[in-house]
Amino acid sequence: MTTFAATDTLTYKDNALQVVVGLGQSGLSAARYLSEQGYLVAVTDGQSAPAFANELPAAVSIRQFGAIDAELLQKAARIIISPGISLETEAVAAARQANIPIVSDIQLFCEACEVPIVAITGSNAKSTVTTLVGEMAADAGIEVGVGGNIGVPALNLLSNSKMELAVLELSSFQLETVTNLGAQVATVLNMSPDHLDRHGDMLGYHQAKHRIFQGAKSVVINREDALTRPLVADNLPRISIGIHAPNKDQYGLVTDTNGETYLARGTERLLSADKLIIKGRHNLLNAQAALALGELAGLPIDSMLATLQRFTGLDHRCQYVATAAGVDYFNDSKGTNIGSTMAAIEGLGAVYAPKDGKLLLILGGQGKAQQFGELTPFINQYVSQVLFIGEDSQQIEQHLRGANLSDEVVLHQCQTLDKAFNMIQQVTASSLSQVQAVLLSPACASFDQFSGYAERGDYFSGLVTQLVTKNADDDTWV
Ligand code: UMA
Ligand code: ADP
Repeated sequence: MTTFAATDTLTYKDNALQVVVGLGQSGLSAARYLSEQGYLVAVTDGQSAPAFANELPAAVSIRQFGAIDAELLQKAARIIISPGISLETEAVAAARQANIPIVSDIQLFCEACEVPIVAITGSNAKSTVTTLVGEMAADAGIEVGVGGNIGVPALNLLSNSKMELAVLELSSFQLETVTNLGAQVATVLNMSPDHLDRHGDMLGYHQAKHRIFQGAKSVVINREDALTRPLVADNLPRISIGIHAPNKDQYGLVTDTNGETYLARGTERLLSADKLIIKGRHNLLNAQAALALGELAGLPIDSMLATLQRFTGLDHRCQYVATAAGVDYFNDSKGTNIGSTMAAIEGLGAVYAPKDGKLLLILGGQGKAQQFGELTPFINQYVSQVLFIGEDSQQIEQHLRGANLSDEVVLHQCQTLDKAFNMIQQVTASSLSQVQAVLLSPACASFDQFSGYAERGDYFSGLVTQLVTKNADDDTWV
């Protein structure tokens, strides 16, 4: 039986116990926020000593750690669930059964937020587009808060009383418990399989993502991806983006007779693609998405275009690391699903193919129930060697082999990045090697071997640096 440390519950707001489930970043922000609002707050977490326990306000005296406390959840007036915790978790499912409301920190945020919200989700490009819109707003002199799945809990933004605009990156986990977000503008940037282990199938994943449109005042859609279109509220102002020439009032790409490609709005050419530092077709879509979201949020076009020309991209997203022994190394550790890995193979493959170069691809980790066979057309076209790492590597190899993988693609099971680098040296030392670039784009989560994509990407970059140093030392001895 859970014991309540607080005895004077009648002095708390509404006498309504708020139970925060999960004490990570979002749980801590929710506990602090609700406590400041005067609620009686309890926290429970599966770990016996969650890292943020010492940062909880003293007023949050009900703390049940070591397991998610089912009895505590049954006493809640409202449960605030952390995005990393599945609604199917036994104690949580029982509370749902008992009709106890379950919301995310994002629900608390949108109920309290008094400024317009730009809400961004999608399988890929969320962080890139969120950062771009944030920088566009800041460049226009607007006091902007950028948060959500990008790493700053949304509720933390409320502490800035001068905030004029909130730009939120939202995950399917955060959205599945959000109702009536009411964004000024909302978008699903793209849809490809991800997190199917949590959502069951594409339908469940799609339903969670599309909750972002509830109460939206305007929307941005991707013409190339029907799954990004809202199924309801067809009458909302909307702007579309796409890789083809745009119609009036839409964004798209136009290519002139010299082969130069421009970002365009209707018939107006806005900016040559060559002026962008971020490269690849997917980034041209991302730039359009940021422009369309910014337009519907009322940002001025001139400062948006200026921002686009300055933006160097985010770490771990197709990031050039170094060249060792004539081979270029790219860190795309944030490529954690097949959609992002397809974009990386296609984007870089198109750079090396005209020089008769092929990619060496490092793939693997936790597979999240994806069908990796969908990667084979891209691998067949641009990749000569695939190195597998991580816990689902055998399964991924089977998927590729079962999906018409070309005989010319050589596969290696390496288990770890260290072993992969031994193999890379053997492969690239061969005079027959066509490999001109090594791409870490695992299409998988990293948690089997690393604390997250950033640690995996840093580890990869560290191995590249060692290789560069080793090659330099070898050259000195020649
Ligand atoms: N926990 C349990 N039981 C479980 C799972 C977790 O008790 O079954 C506890 C853990 O012990 C831990 C806490 O829950 O103490 C962690 O909660 P959390 O996993 O929700 O993580 P937060 O620290 O709150 O971070 C979350 C997002 N994490 C996830 O969705 C997994 C962060 O996105 C987000 O930046 C942060 O809120 C602020 O909004 C990260 C992420 O990986 C970057 N997102 C996924 C992605 O981008 O693919 C969706
Ligand atoms: P998210 O926050 O949705 O994970 P990021 O901007 O962090 O998005 O990028 C994640 C991965 O997706 C990176 O590997 C990046 O290169 C790739 N990516 C970026 N934009 C796109 C896009 N429009 N389509 C597919 N993949 C993309």
